[in-house]
Amino acid sequence: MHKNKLTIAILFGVSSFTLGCNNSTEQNAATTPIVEKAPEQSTLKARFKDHFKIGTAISRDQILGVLPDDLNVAKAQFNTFTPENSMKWERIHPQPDVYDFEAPDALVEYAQENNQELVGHTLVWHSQTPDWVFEDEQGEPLTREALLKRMQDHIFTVAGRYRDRIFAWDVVNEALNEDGTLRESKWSTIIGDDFIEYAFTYAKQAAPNAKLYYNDYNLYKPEKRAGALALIKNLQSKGIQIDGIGMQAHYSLDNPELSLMEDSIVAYAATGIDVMITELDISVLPFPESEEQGADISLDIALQERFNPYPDGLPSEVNKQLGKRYKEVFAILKKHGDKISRVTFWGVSDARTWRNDWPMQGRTDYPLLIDRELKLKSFVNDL
Ligand code: 9MR
Repeated sequence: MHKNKLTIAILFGVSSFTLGCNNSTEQNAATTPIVEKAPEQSTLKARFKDHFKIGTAISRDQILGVLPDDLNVAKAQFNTFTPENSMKWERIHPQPDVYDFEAPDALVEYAQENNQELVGHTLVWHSQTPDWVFEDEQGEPLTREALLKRMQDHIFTVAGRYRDRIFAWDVVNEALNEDGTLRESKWSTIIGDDFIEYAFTYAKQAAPNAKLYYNDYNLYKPEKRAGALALIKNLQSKGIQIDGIGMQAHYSLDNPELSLMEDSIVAYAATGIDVMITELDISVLPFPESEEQGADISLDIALQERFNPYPDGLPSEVNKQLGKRYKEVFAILKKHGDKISRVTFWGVSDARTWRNDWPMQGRTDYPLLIDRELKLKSFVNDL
């Protein structure tokens, strides 16, 4: 049981604390104890401290001081950070001889000074990786050996730079198709399916003390789960270190069926590695039926008003549904707290979440636990 749940203040007969009890029987029962949540439960990291670490993605603007209020809230509420974009290949290594460490260095320093465990995101991904990575100076595709060398140089430079200062790395991101087969990408076609083995091997060499993770979306799906399990077991059978799997968890009010999420948590944990929820958010907006939910960022549908129903505020009925959904998700996560080491939200507040712009740009979504005024939503008390 959550120890914090026991930390309660019991107040007797103080009428101001009966606010919200509209039932007259309750109001008249002067001797009924009114239970108030203790202050130490008021941050997310304190609320879940007996279950798992609680994290957020941090943007370049947040870390470089453009959004100081966001950063202060993030520092107060969370105990682990993931860079939302600034360590992706196209950002940290935009050209062959150009690395941009400004935001990553600032993040690493801030995390160290403020006791935030840092998860690097991400070393090898089919997306957000410039074309030059896969080509020679003439623009011709690299050979397997040349691309492996390029991957190794990148991992050694980036993961090596923060060797003992980054707790863990999302080594490979989104290498699977929805049916569990390996995604066709420039990594897989030029190197071969074993590019994943090389990525983990290089990461281990570059940062021997870091935890090494595989990260993907829709990992609740049974077919994709089978693919992820095969990927984990393949690495394990070859003696290649993999410490954890990140289930991104970009969900909505009605997707996915949560029993599938639970089955996946149990199945991944059975391989002996950590399970993490790495990019949690729950969209309240309608999703175009013709499209696959998940996080395929190549999806970009023209904005239509009917898909943006709450531009001026979330009706309390929908907020209630969101609270209920979060409660169901967290009930499962807490039940499996022995298997789950971290739950990270993909963004600090509703004001700046990628969900406002995916799969359509310019919508107003409410997917996180912190609202646009940087306040915790009231339903957090029920999680
Ligand atoms: O939130 C990120 C958004 O700002 C970027 O434009 C996008 C492309 O780099 O990536 C988003 O983060 C993705 C993450 O890195 C991997 N899983 C899916 C996330 C949402 O698209």
